[in-house]
Amino acid sequence: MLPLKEKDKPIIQKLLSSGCCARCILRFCCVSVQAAYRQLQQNTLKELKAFISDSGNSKAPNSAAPESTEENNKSHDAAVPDPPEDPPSKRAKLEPSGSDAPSEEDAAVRLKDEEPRVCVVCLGILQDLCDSSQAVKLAQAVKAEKYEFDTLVLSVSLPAQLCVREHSCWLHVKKEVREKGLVLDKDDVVQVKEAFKWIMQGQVAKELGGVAVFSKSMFEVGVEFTHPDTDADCHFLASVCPDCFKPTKNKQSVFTRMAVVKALEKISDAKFLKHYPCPPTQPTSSCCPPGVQCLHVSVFVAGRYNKFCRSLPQTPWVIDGERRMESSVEELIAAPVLSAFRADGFNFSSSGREDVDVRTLGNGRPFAMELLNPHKSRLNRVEMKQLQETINKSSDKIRVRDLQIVTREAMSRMKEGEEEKTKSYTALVWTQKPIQREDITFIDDIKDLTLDQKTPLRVLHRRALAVRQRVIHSMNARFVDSHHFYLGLKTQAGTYIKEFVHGDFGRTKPNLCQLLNTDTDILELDVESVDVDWPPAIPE
Ligand SMILES: *[C@@H]1O[C@H](CO)[C@@H](O)[C@H](O)[C@H]1NC(C)=O
Ligand SMILES: *[C@@H]1O[C@H](CO)[C@@H](O)[C@H](O)[C@H]1NC(C)=O
Ligand SMILES: CC(=O)N[C@H]1CO[C@H](CO)[C@@H](O)[C@@H]1O
Ligand SMILES: [Zn+2]
Repeated sequence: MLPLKEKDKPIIQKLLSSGCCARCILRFCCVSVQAAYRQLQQNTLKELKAFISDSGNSKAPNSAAPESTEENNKSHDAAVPDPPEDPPSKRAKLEPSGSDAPSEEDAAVRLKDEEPRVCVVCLGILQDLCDSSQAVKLAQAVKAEKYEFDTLVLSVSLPAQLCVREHSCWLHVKKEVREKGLVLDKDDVVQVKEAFKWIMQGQVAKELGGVAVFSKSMFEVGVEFTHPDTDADCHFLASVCPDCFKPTKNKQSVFTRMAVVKALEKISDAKFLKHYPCPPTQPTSSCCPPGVQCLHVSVFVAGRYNKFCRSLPQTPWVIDGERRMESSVEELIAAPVLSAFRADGFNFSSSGREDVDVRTLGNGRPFAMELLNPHKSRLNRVEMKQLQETINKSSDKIRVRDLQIVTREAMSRMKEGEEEKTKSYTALVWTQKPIQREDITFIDDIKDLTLDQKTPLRVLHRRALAVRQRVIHSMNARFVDSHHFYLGLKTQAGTYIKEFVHGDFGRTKPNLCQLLNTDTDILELDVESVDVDWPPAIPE
């Protein structure tokens, strides 16, 4: 039994004759019992008709009397017991009533009885587009994408004109309700989206092997309906509310659902009724079979990388549209990670970066990746280790460790306080004047040397000119030969090491040339450690 009340009768009567489907009628009667929507629509229709013809058998048709002839025919239908059961005899009855050539009206009447007409409000979405065969199709579309998930959320996108039709129907009902001295709050009308979900979610989940359906999930199945035939329904709104429809770059049409809703909020009832039929006109076809789009929220993966190559940029290096190096740290790491998580794309970030000719040794540099739309979102320890091994083996230019899944929030820890972190380097230094072992020992005693660094010439094209202060916490020198030594440095993050060594034409002060009283240059640079304690180390 449908949970209907006496006051619903005029509404049901009115909507039945307007070409609303049974489920849309339930919506406008504010029925919020989900099971009512799940029962077969033919049965609901039968119940609705029985309900209005019941008891007040004179009342319902009477109230419909001033309506169109079509409405009379429909209320007449309603009084006939079990109308849809026997179409042939029904047609036989109807045919003689037409003229020699079957008129359009006759065709409409026939159509309405043989196959239910397309609902004027939901455009078929709550009719044939949400039965069990549709659930199977939807589930198949999801299965074909091969995602791994144990919960899902269904999201429904409806054609914008559905709002216009809903509004028209609402005005239609409102008039009736007012006349009867009843109240009906528009917010209490159940939305098409909701009803669709109530009907479909459970069925789809069952088809997918019993996954749980939640109002929130990492995995979203988007169902998008379109109905090109009635797209023009929205157009009159543009003249009524030009401000509501501003062209945007990414949208194909200005008639977005949001814009239409906004326009409908602004427009007066009188104006709406002047421009748009109430109730809406009969559509000739249902919505197109929906497009299904699956989306899994991003997964974040972090780790540390070593770079052993002096000709590998961190990110793809493109100058004037032309690629300069065949690979990059980012790509070498991303390719195996993307395929392990079967993700559509990624976003790479790291705790600082090294120049193309600088190696990163020691425990490596922390990095994190956002994986977009991953089809697989979990890797166990063994799989994670395998992934790490795949990356390690894919090239001798890089290695990764501590690879792990992290949260989006945790990722920000890599960036925060970056300036305060310390980094250790080893530089191979060349001196113009010959040096002896003793000449460089004083370097070991220098502590907390503050540098003023003007933005280096080599980065001036992409950074603003400024003077930054950075601290070299400690240094040590290891003699190689009369023109070379290794300089170890422990510095504040963000120190320009190359500029400290060669002086950058005096733009970094003090610099190593001044300290040693000779021209010096840097031949090689290695990052020995990046002292960021994130991500946590993973024990082997
Ligand atoms: C990558 O990250 C940046 C910054 O967090 C963000 O603005 C951008 O939208 C992301 N890209 C993608 C494709 O998600
Ligand atoms: C990958 O290489 C890093 C750095 O050498 C090492 O720490 C890690 O254990 C390696 N992982 C695997 C699974 O090979
Ligand atoms: C729209 C429609 O079908 N109207 C019909 C309603 O019934 C009367 C009489 O039964 C017909 O004359 C109309 O054509
Ligand atoms: Zn409907």
